[in-house]
Amino acid sequence: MFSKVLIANRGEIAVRVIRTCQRLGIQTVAVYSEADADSLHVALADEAHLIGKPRVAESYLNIEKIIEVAKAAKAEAIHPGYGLLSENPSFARRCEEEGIVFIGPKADVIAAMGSKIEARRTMEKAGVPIVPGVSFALDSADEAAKAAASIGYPVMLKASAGGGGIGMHIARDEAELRQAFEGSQKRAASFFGDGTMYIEKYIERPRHIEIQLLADQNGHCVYLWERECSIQRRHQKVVEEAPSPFLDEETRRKMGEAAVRAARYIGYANAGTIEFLVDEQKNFYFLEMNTRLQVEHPVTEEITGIDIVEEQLRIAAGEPLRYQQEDIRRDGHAIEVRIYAEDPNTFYPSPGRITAFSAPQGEGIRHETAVQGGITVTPFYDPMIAKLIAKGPDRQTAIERLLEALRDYRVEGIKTNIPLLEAVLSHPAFQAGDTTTDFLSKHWKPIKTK
Ligand code: MV4
Repeated sequence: MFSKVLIANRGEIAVRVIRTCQRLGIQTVAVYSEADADSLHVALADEAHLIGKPRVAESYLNIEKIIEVAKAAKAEAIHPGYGLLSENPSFARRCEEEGIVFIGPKADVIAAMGSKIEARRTMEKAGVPIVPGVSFALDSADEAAKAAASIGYPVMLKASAGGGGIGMHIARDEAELRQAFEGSQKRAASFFGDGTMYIEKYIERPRHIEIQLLADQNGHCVYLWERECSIQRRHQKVVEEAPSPFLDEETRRKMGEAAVRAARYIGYANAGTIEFLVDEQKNFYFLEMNTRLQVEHPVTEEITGIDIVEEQLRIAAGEPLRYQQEDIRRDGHAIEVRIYAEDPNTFYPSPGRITAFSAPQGEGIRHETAVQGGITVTPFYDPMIAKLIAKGPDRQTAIERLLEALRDYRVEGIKTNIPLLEAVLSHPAFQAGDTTTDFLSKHWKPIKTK
């Protein structure tokens, strides 16, 4: 195992990674921007290094600066957390070149999954179901129209360099497709520096269900069941849970086995996630692979009892996985909500100074945050200030515990989405497990807050 690890991140996830390192007796090195000098991750780490200005481009995304600090501090490995540099193949490659272990898969594996067309082709070869569609670049509206005619409308136009919803467009007929094509291509080109487009059959009212994987460097891979993440707004997840209220045991097993095939086929080593779209008939289709630790990993930890960060560290250090598939248990139900510093009606970020903050406690409650009273939420970073997770023996108990914790949650000085979270959890459709990707647009009516 490593004796010293640098955490190339901030906020709750930096704190989360530091805590597991501490438990395993690993020394920790934090990096921070000028805006984060008083942050919890800086206080908790064994050492902390200032790497630049508040804007991420001048600090947390500065690859050479972070490598320089890792070398000076003699860190053997870098944990990238999520977001920031976690799926940046150039960063993984620079670590490899400098003899620093990047706690994630190989750079070429990250790059392969970053191209959505290449990912589709790879998954097809691996025997993983993909959405009906094309797995090659469409160079013109004519080509797109020809492909759509064979797939059948409605179709979804997507950017190969996209993901997370950017550059997507639904077309219900040929006129709509032709109208959207060039604009989408130009937007993708300016946003990603790559205007490569492809199309898929549009799946109506899908669910987003993802499989958590652990794969070691010897090609041994297990799945840690699924997470249901359908409740999203503008491709930001809001509520996540495990298990999914929608899946039956057979579909669950088939999805898990397909995800394991995917990871083995690409020589994956790390924790990872295969995202699937699941339609109303429970057909599932590969959507994307996330080659990092995810925000919502705690719900899986809660039902399996496995510390996913610990497993990432062990895998990166070359240890074999300590589990066979039969060893992976599933116990109870866990739900996570993301607490954002934002206005619940306009969804605009609400930065400012937090004047009072107290975390709820109670049976089955887990709270992940870097916030302490007196800190300022700045506009430089993601507005997610905390994650609240409730576990119970069953879904109803988890919902009740989470609602109670949300009622006790106290944040003053800024606005948060807590009223929205309370409304979702107490909604009959949520309680019935009717969690599709259009949940919020269907059920959320902005409410009056002061
Ligand atoms: C789709 C789809 C329907 N059909 N693809 C959104 C994010 C990006 N990763 C893929 N997304 C979608 N792709 C086909 N062929 C619907 C979505 C989608 C969605 C997916 C998961 C969770 C929330 C969503 C919200 C809107 C659209």
